[in-house]
Amino acid sequence: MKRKHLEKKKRGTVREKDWENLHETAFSRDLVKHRRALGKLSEQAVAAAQSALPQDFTPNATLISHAKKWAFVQMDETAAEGGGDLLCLIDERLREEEDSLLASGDRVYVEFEEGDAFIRGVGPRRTTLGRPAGAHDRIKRQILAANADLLLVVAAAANPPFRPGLVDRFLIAAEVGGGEPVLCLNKAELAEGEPEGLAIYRGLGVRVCVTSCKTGQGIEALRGILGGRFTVLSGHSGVGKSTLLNMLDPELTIHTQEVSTSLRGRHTTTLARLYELHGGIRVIDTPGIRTLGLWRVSAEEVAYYFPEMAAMATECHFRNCTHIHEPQCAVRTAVERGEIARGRYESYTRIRASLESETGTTPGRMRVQKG
Ligand SMILES: Nc1nc2c(ncn2[C@@H]2O[C@H](COP(=O)(O)OP(=O)(O)OP(=O)(O)O)[C@@H](O)[C@H]2O)c(=O)[nH]1
Ligand SMILES: [Mg+2]
Ligand SMILES: [Zn+2]
Repeated sequence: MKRKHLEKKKRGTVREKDWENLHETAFSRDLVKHRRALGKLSEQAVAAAQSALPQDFTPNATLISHAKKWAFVQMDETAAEGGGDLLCLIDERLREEEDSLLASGDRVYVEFEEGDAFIRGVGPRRTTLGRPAGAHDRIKRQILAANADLLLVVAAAANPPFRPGLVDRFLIAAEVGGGEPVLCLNKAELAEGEPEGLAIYRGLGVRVCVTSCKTGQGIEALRGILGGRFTVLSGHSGVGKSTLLNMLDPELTIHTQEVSTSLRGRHTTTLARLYELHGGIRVIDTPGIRTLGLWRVSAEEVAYYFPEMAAMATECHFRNCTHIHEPQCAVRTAVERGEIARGRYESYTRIRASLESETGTTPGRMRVQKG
């Protein structure tokens, strides 16, 4: 990609309508070049060259979306190549360690060389939405998104049915990775009244937003919550994450679709991507997930992440009470009395059991499928 092309591309906005087609052509051209360059380098040469990577850099761009070898970034307004989005190659000397090398929302350092743009550094992450990587991955933790201040957990009132288990896991993930969790219950018009779970989350101090993309309910409230903030949307597939973003900005045309039974497990959104909407709303749309494995949380620690239980646990007869089978357990007594929501307690026992049986990887982590 020569400078000429770069300048042309710079004029595009993040919201470029034909982005999907645009990156296909730009990418294939780049990939051929990249492969050629890689072929010439031995592993040793790569290792030697690694020390030549800039050690001291100030990030000058934000990562919009990426694949293995390439990434779309938004250059900072103040950067030399100021503003606009840009297709970059990821410098192959950058190696991933424990965590994913790159995630949407990352602050990156882009360098230009002979008209090509390269990502040569990744800034520290303020917050992360992460989970244990699959057993066969080289990395240990998969970062779904980086640097977001808000973690919008989207669930549906129906179709798919509201399952608080994932919400409970998100609350823990937010505690571990930073960022304020907010719960959005979408497709409100499909159910009569709210699921009783919502009151529990409000009681825990979690902000809750009830929306419908069919009736427009709650969309303005959601706009108010997201305005001026940087948010990552996550949740089960088909709950309406992408549809909500399309509702918030009529100029967006993110592909959405009903999850049909024959295609169970297919995601409509297949790649996390950052969008900038009117009203200072910055959001990362992510592919739906089936479950959220917990990173660096042991079975013994789970109760700590359920504040209503942690508060009671000091009253248990045994100091190391698991709140599952011990006599004189204050937590179970509180559940019997209705002082702790039974649903939350059940979630606690399920999460605990899954952590005890897990090998530290996300169970049944779905591979992103093409198409
Ligand atoms: N009835 C109803 N349907 C909705 C609502 N919001 C979204 N949908 C529909 O739900 C389906 C799935 O929406 P998407 O936006 O693709 O869901 P998603 O969460 O982005 O799914 P993935 O990208 O697979 O993670 C689409 O057919 C939408 O039209 C709503 O408020 N009410
Ligand atoms: Mg989607
Ligand atoms: Zn107990």
